[in-house]
Amino acid sequence: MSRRHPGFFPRTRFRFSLGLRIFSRGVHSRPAEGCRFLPLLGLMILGLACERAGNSVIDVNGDVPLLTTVVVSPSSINTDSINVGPSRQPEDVLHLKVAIFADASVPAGAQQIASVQFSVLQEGSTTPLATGELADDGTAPDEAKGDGTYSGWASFAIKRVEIGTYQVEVTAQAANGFRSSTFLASLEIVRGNHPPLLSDLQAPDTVKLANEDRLLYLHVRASDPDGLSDVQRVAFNSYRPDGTPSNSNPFQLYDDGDASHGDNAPGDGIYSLSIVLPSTSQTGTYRFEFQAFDRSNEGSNVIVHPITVTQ
Ligand SMILES: [Ca+2]
Ligand SMILES: [Ca+2]
Repeated sequence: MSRRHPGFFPRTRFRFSLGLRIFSRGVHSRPAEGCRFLPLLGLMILGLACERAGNSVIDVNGDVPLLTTVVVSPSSINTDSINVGPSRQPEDVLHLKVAIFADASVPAGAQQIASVQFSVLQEGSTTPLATGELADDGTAPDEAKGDGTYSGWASFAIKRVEIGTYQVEVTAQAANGFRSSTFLASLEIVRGNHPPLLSDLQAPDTVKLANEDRLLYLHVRASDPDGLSDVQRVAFNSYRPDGTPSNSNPFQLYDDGDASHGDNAPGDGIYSLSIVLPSTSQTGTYRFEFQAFDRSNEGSNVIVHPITVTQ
């Protein structure tokens, strides 16, 4: 099937073993029509025959629909790849959409498939997040009309933090009312943020005041495996020679191409700041600590840089 959906993520297939399919029948399938009103004794005697009529694997009449493959695409979603604001919060509500493809048929072909239905459930929950019907009508995401692959979109909303394995349940119903076993496919929802990285600091090691204000240019490169746009801010804290923090901490650096910030080009990942060191500054060795944060508020490595100030 992969050749038919080149635009999606790689998909995984899930198949029941014979044993699981028979086991699941009792939970998800109903007995064949006509068996429901039999007296108890009759049920005990004829139970096997009724079960056969309601099970797709051991059915010999060929009138029970069979689901052979269910595919969810994508089969995994990283909620940290979705942004709804400047920073990613655990409580952000995300609107997700996946495609479902199910191969359904009636083995003997005497009956038609009447409907193929799906539900999306959070693990441990019995309340579906989404329900709907799949169609074999050639309308997206279904690729070919009448080929036995039933397709549709499932749309639902979760909070960013609600990661885990979600279940997609699919059942097919034939025109005679017989229903297939429930086919389960998994949808993995994860948080997969990567922290940003700071490198290539450009800053002076020593500054000689000589009773004049001095302008310092600071540049540092920030990157993020999730993309440069994932870097939310780059800043430094400075500490005086006696160890006390500067009153203006933290100082933000800019990648805006603004000359007043000392930044040469916007959006190139090099964050800059120009600062004035007053002529009356305390002499000695200052400590500068640089760090970047991404949209998940995850911090990068810290670059510590000493600057020695003399008169
Ligand atoms: Ca990141
Ligand atoms: Ca820049």
